[in-house]
Amino acid sequence: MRFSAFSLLRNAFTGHEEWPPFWRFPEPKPSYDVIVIGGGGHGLATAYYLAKEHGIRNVAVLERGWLGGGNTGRNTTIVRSNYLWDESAAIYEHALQLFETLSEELNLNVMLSQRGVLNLAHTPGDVREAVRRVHANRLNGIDAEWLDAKQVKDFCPIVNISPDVRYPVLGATLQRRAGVARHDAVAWGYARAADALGVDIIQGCEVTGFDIAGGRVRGVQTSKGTIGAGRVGIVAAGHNSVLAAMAGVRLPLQSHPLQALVSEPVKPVHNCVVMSNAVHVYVSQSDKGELVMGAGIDGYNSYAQRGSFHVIEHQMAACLELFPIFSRLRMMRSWGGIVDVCPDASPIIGALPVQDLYINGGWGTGGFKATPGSGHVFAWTLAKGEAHPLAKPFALERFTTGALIDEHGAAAVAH
Ligand code: FAD
Ligand code: PYC
Repeated sequence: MRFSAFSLLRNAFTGHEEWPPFWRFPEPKPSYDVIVIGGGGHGLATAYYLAKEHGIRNVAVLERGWLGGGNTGRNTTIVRSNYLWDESAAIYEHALQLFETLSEELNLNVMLSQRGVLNLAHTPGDVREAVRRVHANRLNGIDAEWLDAKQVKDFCPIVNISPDVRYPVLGATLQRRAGVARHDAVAWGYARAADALGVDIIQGCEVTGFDIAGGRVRGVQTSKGTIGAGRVGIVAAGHNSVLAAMAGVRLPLQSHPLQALVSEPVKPVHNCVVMSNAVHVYVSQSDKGELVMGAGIDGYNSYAQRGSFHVIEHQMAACLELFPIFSRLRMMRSWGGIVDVCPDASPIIGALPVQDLYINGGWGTGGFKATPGSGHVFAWTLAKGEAHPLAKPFALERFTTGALIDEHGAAAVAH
């Protein structure tokens, strides 16, 4: 092959194949302004808002498996904002409001169905806690009602309010704007919209370490090689503590299996979402007709993406106590995800003690509903290098200051 001065010059700039290998400039290392670790809904939403609201498009999302294959694709899709404390109410309500316009925003129907969520109360203690939460929600401008047992039956005719059961239904909170949304559509909607704005989304790319120099993160080591970065956000639910440990940071998170299952499909029979923290089940009906039911967390720690059968047995017993009408339904499939749970059942959002390294995790059993709000405030935090006002109370420092935000009650899933 012959090279003219012109072709050598042209090839030097274009990296064209004709350039002789010994003359070729070294391959530039890929480098991004921001790398987001984890291609679940939260990571993809973060990348989307970075590009859309902050004009930061030189962004990569690194996902070790496939998009939405973690908890985003495994949850029971319940969305609501009826949390107790002001800090939580603010961030979850921000998320719910973003959910209300998300289909238009992403030009993809995320099938938000605001059919109402009932949180049942079974004991006088439950009732006091629930009524307190209704008042707290209203003070924060969040729609919330208290229903007595008869009103629960009117709203959800198939629920059993007989006084003769183990834990009789004494009443329930109702958030009418709450409901369900389609989880895979949320992940794919954000992925498609981020991609259209220039974000690189790299699947099958596992982060295995960090390049840290002078106390500052410079990039990540991955199964596809080293990638440089100005800033890195860890958004890897269930595995956040593993990733933070690679950077020498210990997080107060524990990873647990959380399981769910669906029945065979039936005609529309269940018109809302019912959650019971006391008997440990939550039930809705999908658009395909399956009854979607989730459990409390498995008590032991695991990364195995599956749980124990006895937890499902317990969950089915709870379901039949509340809904005897389902007694002859068959289970179609069950699955588990790995959720990372903070001691106060609230997330950790913000800077880690390595410069330019940030975390958005610990959403535990309840992060699907937070997806748009979480991505929105985390993008702001990454773009500006300071915590978004809604994220500020959720900083890691709360575990040293003691300003915990205990949402075990409103999490509404047994821990
Ligand atoms: P994920 O979707 O898990 O994304 C994290 C990604 O990080 C994964 O795809 C993973 O592969 C990737 N990753 C991990 N390690 C690495 C690495 N080293 N390198 C690169 N990538 C990595 N919440 C609700 O609000 N409502 C519900 O009804 C609800 N029900 C639930 C039911 C079940 C059974 C489960 C398991 C969870 C439920 N949740 C619910 C919780 C909710 O699913 C999660 O909080 C939320 O989906 C977390 O989203 P994410 O994007 O942070 O995580
Ligand atoms: O947070 O609403 C929730 C939830 C429902 C099922 C699991 N988490």
